[in-house]
Amino acid sequence: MQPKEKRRILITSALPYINGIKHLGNLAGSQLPADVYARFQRLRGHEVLYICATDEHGTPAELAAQDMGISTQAYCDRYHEIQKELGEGFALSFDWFGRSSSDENKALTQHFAHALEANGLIEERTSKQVYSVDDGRFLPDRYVEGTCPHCGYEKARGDQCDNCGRLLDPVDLKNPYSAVSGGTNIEIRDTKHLFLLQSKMQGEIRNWVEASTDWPQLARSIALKWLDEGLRDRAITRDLSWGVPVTRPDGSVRPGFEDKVFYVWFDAPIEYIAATQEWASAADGDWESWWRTDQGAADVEYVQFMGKDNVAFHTVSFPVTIFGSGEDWKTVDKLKAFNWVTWYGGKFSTSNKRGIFMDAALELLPADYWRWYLMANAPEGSDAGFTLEGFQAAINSDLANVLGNFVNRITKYTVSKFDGALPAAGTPGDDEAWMAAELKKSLAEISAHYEAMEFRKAAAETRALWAAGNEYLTRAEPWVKYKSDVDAAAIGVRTGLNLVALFAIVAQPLIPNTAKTILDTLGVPNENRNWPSPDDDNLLDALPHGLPITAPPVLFQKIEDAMVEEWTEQFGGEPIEA
Ligand code: B3M
Ligand code: ZN
Repeated sequence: MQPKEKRRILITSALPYINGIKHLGNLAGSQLPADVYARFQRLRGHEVLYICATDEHGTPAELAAQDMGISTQAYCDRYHEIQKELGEGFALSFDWFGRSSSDENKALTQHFAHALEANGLIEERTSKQVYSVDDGRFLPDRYVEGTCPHCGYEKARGDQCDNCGRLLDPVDLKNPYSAVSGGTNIEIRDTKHLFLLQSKMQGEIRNWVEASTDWPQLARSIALKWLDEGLRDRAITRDLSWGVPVTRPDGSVRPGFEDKVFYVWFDAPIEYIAATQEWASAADGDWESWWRTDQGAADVEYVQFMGKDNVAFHTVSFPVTIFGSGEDWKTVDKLKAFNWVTWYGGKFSTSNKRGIFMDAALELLPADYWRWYLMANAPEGSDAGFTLEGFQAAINSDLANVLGNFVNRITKYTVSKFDGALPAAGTPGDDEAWMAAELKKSLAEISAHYEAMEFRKAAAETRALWAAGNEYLTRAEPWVKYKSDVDAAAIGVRTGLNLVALFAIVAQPLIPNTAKTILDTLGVPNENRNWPSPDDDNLLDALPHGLPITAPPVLFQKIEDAMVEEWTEQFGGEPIEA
């Protein structure tokens, strides 16, 4: 089961837009599962590089900065720090959390554009674009809103309809108005842009997607649906000042593109590579060995995590950039996509004060509580509703009762009846054999679920293992045996204490902080915290006999009904739509 060889695993999670604070649903659909997967693979002894960054270009950043009356640069500096700190607060173990506005990304984005143009895949075209007479400028993407031509939704953004999810061209919006000024004095005028000739790459991309049999189903079906609709050539420049400048290969600004920059979706995925370069300069790493297949990256496994709305960009647009360059770049091997986490079946919304966002969550409870619930209810097969009632039930039952009580019960008992030392006496019998078999089975299953990136199942099986531990104590009854046969009680206590360590080791990907508290309390050295092998027959007697035992502090606080009531009030815990 345990692969012998050391794998090299590159992990990226979709880059959160710089604007604003992400909600728990955003977290659950990209950064958190990527972190859980990264932690699991590190525990298995593999070499992992987990890269993320803020996605800083594009209109949302400009608009948000404008609202706050500060420069876009200052806005991005501020929100990059905020998002980085929130990531740390949620124990996201990035090897690097970069910025798409870095010099590395500017240079690499320009490099790709030059390579694509040299290969005949970029063309300058004159196209029709929305011009706002009131604002005196062309309106890109989100600067223009209007009615969706497909579904009639009245607040569709220029680039995408939030209602039906279709990608849009701003000139197709009905009743367009400026998102900057609200002005409806809109004209369609000619302007020049660079177009990426995606249609020329249709065959190559389809072959690649069809050969990518390792992708989980959701990602594969979305990619194929896009290919079935046919790849359209797309403008990859915009009329903005904030972004990557459009240059010629000699570095000078491309004539006619002085007031334009690359489209955010062109440079954002390139930041996966550029952020690895940022990491390499800071940590003296070798970025090419992760990304250049001619420089050692051929044996890298590259895994991406993202929400379903990002799949098309990662399975079609970004691969066009990569393949079209004609260079030897690493492409994604496994792409894990997620559905939405809803807030009581509706949308999280800052403006309507609905739902819990990352900053508020950490003020209420420690990160592990959220991590556990979000992964145990990961939006994998379908959308998953976040409810405070569901959250309360999961924490109180899984964490406080099943895991927390087990740990407390057995450690406290050791302190009171065995002088706070792991007992050496007693020989394993039927109950221990039953537990050993459960453990073997569970470990293999949890690993398989993580390998398949099935987070819901991995959490469920982790909980099942904890529950088996409780069942074991019910069978072994050390407290009853103690009265007549202390040695018979000792084997139960010793097995129980080893289970405490194992439960914490196995919980590390999901609830790393609590797992660390437990393992620190037991004095388990770092080198013994790796993922246990189901083939190891000594797992239930691994801790040194005589090891001093103290009870850890209370691991989980129960969530009271009064707290749920208060939070319902505060975060709008009720469906808005019938
Ligand atoms: N920033 C969209 C999002 O946060 C976008 C992802 C970029 S991944 C290269 O959903
Ligand atoms: Zn629509």
